Amino acid sequence: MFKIVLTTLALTVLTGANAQDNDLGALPAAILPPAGYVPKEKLYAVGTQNYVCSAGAATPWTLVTPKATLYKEEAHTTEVAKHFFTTPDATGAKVIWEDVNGSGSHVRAAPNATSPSPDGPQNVPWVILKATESTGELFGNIGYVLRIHTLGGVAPNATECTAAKNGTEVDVDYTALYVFYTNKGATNTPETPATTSQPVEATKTPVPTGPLSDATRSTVTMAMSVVLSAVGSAIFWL
Ligand SMILES: *[C@@H]1O[C@H](CO)[C@@H](O)[C@H](O)[C@H]1NC(C)=O
Ligand SMILES: *[C@@H]1O[C@H](CO)[C@@H](O)[C@H](O)[C@H]1NC(C)=O
Ligand SMILES: *[C@@H]1O[C@H](CO)[C@@H](O)[C@H](O)[C@H]1NC(C)=O
Ligand SMILES: CC(=O)N[C@H]1CO[C@H](CO)[C@@H](O)[C@@H]1O
Repeated sequence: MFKIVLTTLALTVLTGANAQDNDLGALPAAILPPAGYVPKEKLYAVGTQNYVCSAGAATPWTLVTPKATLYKEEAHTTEVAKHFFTTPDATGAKVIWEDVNGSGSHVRAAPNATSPSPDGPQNVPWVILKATESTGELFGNIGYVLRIHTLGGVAPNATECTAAKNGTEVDVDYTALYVFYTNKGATNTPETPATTSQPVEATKTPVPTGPLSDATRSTVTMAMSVVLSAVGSAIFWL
């Protein structure tokens, strides 16, 4: 609990800083988004990585899809999105995160680089994915997605993909933190008050009508709730 409080405070203070300086812990260099990208959303996933056995193949277990639900909170209380594979687009990108509220807001991306989980090989690697499509309010303006802090999800042992199991699917439980990065347009300029820096980013959206004001309002609300929750947590715990 105390860790969560510190985490929230750190997020509030350092939202404007670069990827290495936020509350996500040490991020391996291999999966850092380019300079200028900052987290817009952090969502906690629970689900499975689903593999199918191809007996005799060089890689006997093929990942066919993840099936995960993403929540606002680490305690997995408020469901906000689903994560899965879809039909690849022209570039081959097929990884999707989609708002569950019917708005259709989603990000589509393809893996760009991976780094082994620092918590051991029983956990799927940490990954940076590059977005090819990003629409709507929750998932609009996303350039990169990170999968970090993974637990589980690794394919079964190759020896378990026997001829008898050819074609069978095994769904392996996992949890992860997904971080959705948006381009702030500035490189490494510290902008301490999240409440004033966030709307500036929203005004750069190339859609100057209704959705813009909605997006701006939501961004302000989000930034304010982060600050309020940090203040609330601090008062509660100090
Ligand atoms: C597994 O199934 C695939 C097609 O479904 C087939 O091509 C392959 O030969 C099978 N492998 C074994 C070991 O039976
Ligand atoms: C979906 O959620 C967004 C906020 O993330 C909200 O602005 C939008 O109106 C919602 N859409 C629907 C169809 O509920
Ligand atoms: C796979 O299973 C075999 C036999 O059970 C075992 O010897 C081997 O160490 C296992 N490999 C991994 C990577 O767990
Ligand atoms: C973070 C990032 O975009 N990394 C790499 C993604 O893939 C391209 C092309 O393969 C690389 O040039 C980037 O450095």
